[in-house]
Amino acid sequence: MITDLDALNILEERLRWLSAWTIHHANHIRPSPDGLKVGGHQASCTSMTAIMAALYFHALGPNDRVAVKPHAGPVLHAIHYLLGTQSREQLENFRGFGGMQSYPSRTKDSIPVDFSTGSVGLGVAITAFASLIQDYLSARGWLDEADRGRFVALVGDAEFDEGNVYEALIEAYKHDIRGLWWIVDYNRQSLDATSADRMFERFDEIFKSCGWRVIELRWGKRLSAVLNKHPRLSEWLEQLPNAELSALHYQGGSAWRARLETDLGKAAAAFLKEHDDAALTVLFSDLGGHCMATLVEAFDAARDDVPTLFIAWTIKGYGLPFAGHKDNHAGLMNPTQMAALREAMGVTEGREWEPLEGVGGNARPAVETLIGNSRIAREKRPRSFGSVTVPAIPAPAGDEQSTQAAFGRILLDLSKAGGPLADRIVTTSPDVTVSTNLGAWVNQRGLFRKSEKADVFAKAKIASAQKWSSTNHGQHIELGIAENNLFLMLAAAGLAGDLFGQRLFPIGTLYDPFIARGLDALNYACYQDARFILVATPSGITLGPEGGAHQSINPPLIALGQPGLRHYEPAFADELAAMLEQAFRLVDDPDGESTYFRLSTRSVAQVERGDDAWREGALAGGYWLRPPGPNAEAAIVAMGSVMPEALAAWDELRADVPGLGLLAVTSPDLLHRGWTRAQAERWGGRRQASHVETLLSALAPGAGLVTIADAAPASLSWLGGVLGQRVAPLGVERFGQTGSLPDLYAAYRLDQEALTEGVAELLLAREATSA
Ligand SMILES: Cc1ncc(C[n+]2csc(CCOP(=O)(O)OP(=O)(O)O)c2C)c(N)n1
Ligand SMILES: [Mg+2]
Repeated sequence: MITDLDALNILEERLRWLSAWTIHHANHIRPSPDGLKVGGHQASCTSMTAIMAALYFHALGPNDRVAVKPHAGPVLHAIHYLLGTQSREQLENFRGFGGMQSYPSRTKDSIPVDFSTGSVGLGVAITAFASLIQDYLSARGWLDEADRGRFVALVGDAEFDEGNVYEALIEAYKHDIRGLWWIVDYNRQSLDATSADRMFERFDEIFKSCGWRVIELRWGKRLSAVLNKHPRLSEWLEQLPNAELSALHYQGGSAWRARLETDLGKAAAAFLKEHDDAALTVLFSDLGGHCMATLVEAFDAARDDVPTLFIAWTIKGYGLPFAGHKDNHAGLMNPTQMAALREAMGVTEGREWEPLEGVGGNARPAVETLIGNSRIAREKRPRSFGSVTVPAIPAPAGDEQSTQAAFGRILLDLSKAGGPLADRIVTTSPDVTVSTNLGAWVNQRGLFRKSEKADVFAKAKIASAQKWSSTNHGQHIELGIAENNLFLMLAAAGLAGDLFGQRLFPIGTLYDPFIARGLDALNYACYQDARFILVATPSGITLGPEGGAHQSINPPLIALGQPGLRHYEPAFADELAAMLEQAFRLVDDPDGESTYFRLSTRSVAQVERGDDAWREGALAGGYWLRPPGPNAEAAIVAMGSVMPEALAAWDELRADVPGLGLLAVTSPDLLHRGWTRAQAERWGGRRQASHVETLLSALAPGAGLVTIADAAPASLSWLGGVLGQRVAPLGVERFGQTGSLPDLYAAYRLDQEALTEGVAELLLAREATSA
């Protein structure tokens, strides 16, 4: 009689075999056209095969979402292979072009992947924010109770060195986030070494103090039974340092025996007599994370919504020849070792890819039933796009305004007007809600809290501009000052359409320089194609007296190199309104992307528009604010907050420089993308000039450009390469300091005088070359 536990054990063996074989095949069998190592992590996989078998074939339901430890990717694919939802071709093409990815990828893998992983720590933390978003949707009545699920992170123990895990833990506690299982594959090894013993004792305390239930799965059933009988042995094993435990696992039975004889002498004699070396190897490998009964029992006992940390003791490389070896992280079995494993697992040569190879006639029906009964989602969830109508967004009125103020105003107007878009916006900010101008929106729409919280100040009738009520219908999620959490929140909210079939329009605000603080999490959000709007303000040295540490210099360069994120840097409120409208559309469009707005606190005189012709260009990355005359010899090219200087210089110079143009750049990112795309298309035989080529070809051949931005000058200086025009680049290259704008602009050469000098220099150089 085959029990479910037996069948799960058989499935564990299948996962162990298939993950190891997939990696082996890619490294030793598939021809390598370039001689590069393919790689893969057989040890990290087998460390988790029992945990994952217990989860996917027993514990998980169809709505549960899992972030799988990156290096256990092949196990996830093997699970889908057994379920029939992954193809042999994909496994054979592991790490090949178009094949299954090295690490689970939402967008690139053919199987359903709930969260991409790869940068350790981020996959752990995003589960907390996804759970919060699930609560948010439930509170608004957009998610049925039956569609709710648990959020599971399968965590490598070394991932707990990443600080972002604790930032998320703190935020999760503040928001009372529940429905989480974080399951630690506690193999006590990282990439380089065995992990520090001292720290381990602390993890339970850290989690418990944040309201988590901590369940340690240390020994398996068989080993526990023996240890109960032999208290001295138990004591001895408990205090064995990580490195020694790993080394003994690697060395096996005879080493265990020798060590026990030395350490315990007579006290171990009876026990050792009962076990030969082979039995010792097997017995001491019976750790909690490899014992199916222990795992199943633990998962079954934690079905409420209390956030739970499982610390499952495992052996890295379990069942493989390098089990426990400290250097086994990227270790690959050689063909001889692989053949031995194949034999040991009852796999016939030539039948390595057979899903249930070696599973005997007796066991097979039980295993097949268990596979058939797995309740996990087998297909990729459809992505949800185009469900919300984005209305036209009018520019806020006002002759003088800053882009930051205009942003606050637009959100306020949207809120007052109401409608589906306004209802689907969710804003969030790491403690800079007020200073990024979201305050009025929050006054209107309130804070999101799972349980209502009275505004003590309002109740006491203490005057305040922020009247923020907290309800489970609020639309602003407050975060502590941890920018990583902001980006993980944007990633989770930006995946609401994919994870829950409910579109949200997440808007996150922060100060521009602090993007760098959360950069990997931002990249992580974009990598998963989460859709959101990032509003960074204030920016540049234009924030003036606020000074050096808050000034940003390189974010436009970051944006230039960040796929999946469009940079817009408007100078005027009407541009911002058009761009926000566009950004909302891009959130809800299958071919869209996320948008980064770099805004400023500088109030500037708005330009008068004769018509709407500027709009299309502004959305495409730039337009002629002052069109050049025929055969113009020079142009000023300006972006964002320094537009008043550019306009003043243009006014001053236009009499002396006939046809001088002023190009307003709204997105170096889009201009650059269009340029390279047009080039690629030309190689493909299609001839179409890009927007930037069209713009710049309005000038005389060889005309000069003076570029200016409150940012690294390289943000715009590349424009000279498009048509081979000479460039005088102005921008900020040194850390800034406090000061008034006139002082700072003069010191950093962002003023009218610098522009005038730049134009003069270019014209002189042009005369010299043509003479
Ligand atoms: C942010 C980041 N830094 C470094 C790495 C390289 N790296 C990959 S795995 C790993 C160690 C992982 O150890 P652990 O989490 O314990 O996993 P396991 O032992 O199960 O392989 C490191 C340093 C990475 N993937 N991400
Ligand atoms: Mg580890």
